Amino acid sequence: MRIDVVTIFPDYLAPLALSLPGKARDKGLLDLAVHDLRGWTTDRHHTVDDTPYGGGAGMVMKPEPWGRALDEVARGATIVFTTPSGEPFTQALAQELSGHEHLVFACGRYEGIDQRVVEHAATLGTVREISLGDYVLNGGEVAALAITEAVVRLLPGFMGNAESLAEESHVDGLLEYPVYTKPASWEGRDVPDVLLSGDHGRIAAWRRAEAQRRTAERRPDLLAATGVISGLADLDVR
Ligand code: 6GU
Repeated sequence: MRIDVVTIFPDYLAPLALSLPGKARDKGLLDLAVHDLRGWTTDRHHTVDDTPYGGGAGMVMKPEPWGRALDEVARGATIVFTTPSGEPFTQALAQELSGHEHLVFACGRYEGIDQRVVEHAATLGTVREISLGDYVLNGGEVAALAITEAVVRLLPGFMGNAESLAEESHVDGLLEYPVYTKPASWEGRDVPDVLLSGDHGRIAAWRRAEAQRRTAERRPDLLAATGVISGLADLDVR
């Protein structure tokens, strides 16, 4: 997979060279480049924003630098605009994006990017406008980081242990069950007996029940979507 990130704060994306994405690069699964949008400005002050037509607070990112940047790096790509007005980012969307050959993240700052850039991008490749969730960040850089990390760890050959991918939160639509390790007793708190029983059938059943209990308590919206159970009332929740 190839990933290009276009931003006015390339240093913000430095963590991409480390940790999980860094591992993917070392394994040859990922080719990643971070670009400074100001490299596509032509004026002495490297201007990337201007006041909004129609008035209002804040500044809007100008179309010309974005147009030149995307013409150069985004032909044929899936172009992701990170914006709080986008579709919510989910594990399913991460799964989908992990199958794409070339992702380009266009990180907006200020009040957003001139809408004509999004229309232009759609002539170069496939556009997705994606939000991390219902809260406001100063810019799309953190979202690009988060999306990249969620996508790259799904690349075939990235995770040593495919089972840990299959069992984690959100993959089956449920939150993950609680986990324990040694010692069996710590500060007067014991690991649930069933996990020490060696009975794999009982352990699996316990984990399924705990995952459902947790999901009902914390994310009843997810349970409704799985169709397993309609909500808290159907569960024996403490
Ligand atoms: Cl993708 N960008 C910004 N600026 N704020 C956000 C977001 C993205 N997702 C949630 N809040």
